[in-house]
Amino acid sequence: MAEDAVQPNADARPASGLAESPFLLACRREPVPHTPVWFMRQAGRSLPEYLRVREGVPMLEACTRQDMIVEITMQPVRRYAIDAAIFFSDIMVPLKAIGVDLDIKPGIGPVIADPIRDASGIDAIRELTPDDVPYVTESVRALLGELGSTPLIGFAGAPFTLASYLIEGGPSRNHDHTKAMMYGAPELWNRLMERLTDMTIAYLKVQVAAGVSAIQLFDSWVGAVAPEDYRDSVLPHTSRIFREIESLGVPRIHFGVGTGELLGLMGEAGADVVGVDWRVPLDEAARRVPPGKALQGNLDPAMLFAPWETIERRAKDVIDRGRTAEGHVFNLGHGVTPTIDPDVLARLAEFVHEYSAR
Ligand code: 1CP
Repeated sequence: MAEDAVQPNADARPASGLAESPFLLACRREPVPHTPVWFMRQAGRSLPEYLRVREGVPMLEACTRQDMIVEITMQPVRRYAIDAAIFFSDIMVPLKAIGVDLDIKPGIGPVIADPIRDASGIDAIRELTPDDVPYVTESVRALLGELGSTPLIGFAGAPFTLASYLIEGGPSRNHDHTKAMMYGAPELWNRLMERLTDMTIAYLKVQVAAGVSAIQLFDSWVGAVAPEDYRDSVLPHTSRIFREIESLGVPRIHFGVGTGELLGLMGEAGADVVGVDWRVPLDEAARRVPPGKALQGNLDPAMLFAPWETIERRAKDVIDRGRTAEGHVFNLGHGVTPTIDPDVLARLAEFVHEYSAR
């Protein structure tokens, strides 16, 4: 399956150029010609060309249409001197694909029709097969030809963050219902987490079989959990994901927001690269993760609203501190926000290359 899936594009892709891309070298903690850079949420509402193609097309529909996925994934690659593309999709797409009744509402985010609070809801989470997401396989293959030696990052939501949307029914500040299940009904919690873990492993395997060069697991909201609870209730599941995809041979990135106190444990979970938000300087993050990890991050996205001189000074600081890590992929500390000026991002990507090549 894996070989068959990758073959059709093998000729279109200069495999050696790809393997030597600065992004993949940095993920593998090998020497780089310059610090590689990409931006979480680099596609999306900050780009006028995105708003144009998305006009009248609901988010979840866009995520199932190859023409849209390919075009939107390529938009930031055309604009910015970035070292990787990220597949245009959303963390909720695999859940929708296995039949969970959900929508992504403009200005809100994911909304679940019947939030999961008991065993019957959990049983609806079934394992995913490649046939559930043909548009993912086809779009990844189409993108490989367009991207040439630029790596494509596949991604999935981590079980905790997916569980939070499913249990709360939508975005949440405190994750009260989620924690109520985690603390109060551990058997139910573990069953849900196990099912989400199985689904996520299957979904990441589909993307790697189709040809993505790296994967990122987004545990965006896991920073809400204390370290002891992370160790007991989250880590076993996340570790299983990284363990079960290790043999696929692509770098694995693990990212969450507000995870300063969890960085060591997130490193233990088994990713090759640990994503760091803007709250912990990278040299400190390098001390918190176990040896053998590269880091990704971590300029505050809000910094992009400051005057250029400030941005430049802070970007230099991120790069300098990043040099203390075994490998460094420059990124923001979280996603690009919708009102950020794309020209500032363009200038930042060039600056990262220029300054780090010295
Ligand atoms: O109509 C629209 O344009 C909807 C806005 C939007 C977009 C552009 C959503 C709804 N998702 C996306 C795309 C998306 N989602 C990407 C794009 C890839 C790229 O960088 O180019 C990615 C990686 C995601 C993943 C995602 N979705 C995460 C993890 C990343 C993160 O930012 O932490 C999360 C938490 C979601 C849920 C989600 N989907 C959409 C929104 C607005 C949200 C967040 C809602 C909340 O605050 O809880």
